[in-house]
Amino acid sequence: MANAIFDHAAEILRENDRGTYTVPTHGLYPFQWNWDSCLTAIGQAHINEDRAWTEIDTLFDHQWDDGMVPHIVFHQHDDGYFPGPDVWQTHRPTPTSGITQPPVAGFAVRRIFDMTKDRDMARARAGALLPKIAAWHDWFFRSRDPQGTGLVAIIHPWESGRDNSVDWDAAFERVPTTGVLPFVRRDTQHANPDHRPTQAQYERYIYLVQLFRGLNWDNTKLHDASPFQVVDPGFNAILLRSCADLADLADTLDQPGIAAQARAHLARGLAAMETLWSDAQGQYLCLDRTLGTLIQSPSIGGLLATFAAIPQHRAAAIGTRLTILGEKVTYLVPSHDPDAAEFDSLRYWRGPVWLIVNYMIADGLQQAGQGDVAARIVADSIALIEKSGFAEYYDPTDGTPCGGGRFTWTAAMVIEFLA
Ligand code: 9YW
Repeated sequence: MANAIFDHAAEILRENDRGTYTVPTHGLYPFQWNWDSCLTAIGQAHINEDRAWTEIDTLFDHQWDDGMVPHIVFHQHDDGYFPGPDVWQTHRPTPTSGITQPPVAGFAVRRIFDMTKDRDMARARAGALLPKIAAWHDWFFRSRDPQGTGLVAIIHPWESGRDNSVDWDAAFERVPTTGVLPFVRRDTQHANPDHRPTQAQYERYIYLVQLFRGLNWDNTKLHDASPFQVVDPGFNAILLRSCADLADLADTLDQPGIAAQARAHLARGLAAMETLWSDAQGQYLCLDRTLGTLIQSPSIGGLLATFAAIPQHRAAAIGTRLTILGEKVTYLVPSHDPDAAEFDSLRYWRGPVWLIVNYMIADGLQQAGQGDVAARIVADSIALIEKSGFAEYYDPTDGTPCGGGRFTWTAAMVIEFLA
């Protein structure tokens, strides 16, 4: 059984491979997405090391001069996706979006470095990527933490990778929709509209794109100009884990300047994570930076914090919280607490299970000595594949497959689970 699943996953990676980058799925997402590519490369590394490195190289070929790595690279024309390059208007040689996504590249590169059997290739490819990843991290702390709090804010829900999470609802209410130009969504033509964000949310997504576009995508202005500034513990944990992995890799590859800078970011960030902890919820919460208050929304973002080296007692508390959640659903980890009024088992990031998040949470728990909960998460992930195939996401109560099918990063995570 495991062999058949592995082979099927490898087939999906091949099918969505466009030579130097991989699309998340045919039709719905016809371009290169940032964190999809980094996590996909981990799966590819089990099959073809050179191809795995190329996936990440291609992404970083489109890094902006200020250090940002965009969330989408529009390699080829395709009007099956909205918003396309004509909406973003970033004026890049190859069009890109103008915002970023969870910075998992540092983690991915370290993981692929450790796996690569051709050690000369590993050193050469990782060595070339290190300064680029370091520049991206520096960009984050400069542009998305201008007050030097140690944690970075997202300025658009799409940056989080968890587009329509309940976490953003209250802050998003303050984003107006005045002046939003008429548009036609394409996502609802590929996937069930009941599994996707609402029209009202899309109008706000586009309001922010138009606002930033009006500021010429100048990252010295965007953070302060954005009516939406949220500090997400999951996003920051990914950044901090990447800082830690980058530092270790920089030591190995004898790049002490990069190692020291990454460790400085890491130390300040880990200390600041404590300000996001909620005893009442038993997990980390998002901070609404505009108001200066924690957002009382028990989502997966606060559980993903285990991906960084948070204190042992915090990781243990998250383990407990996951065990309780595991009694409420058939498949861990629901992207929102099933007891919350906003929970929606089918709608994207408001309830469904995503295998990439399962992978990162399980990895973090394993590192923190919470092996039992990690094992349950991995077992549930494989059970979902056996029941419902390689979907974009799944209903945590009964495993219904949702969103796009034959999904690349789902397949990549399965390869990593089984290898
Ligand atoms: C969109 C590609 C992307 C992911 C995001 C996910 C979704 C795209 O798909 O966003 O147009 O809404 O939320 O995390 O990178 O798989």
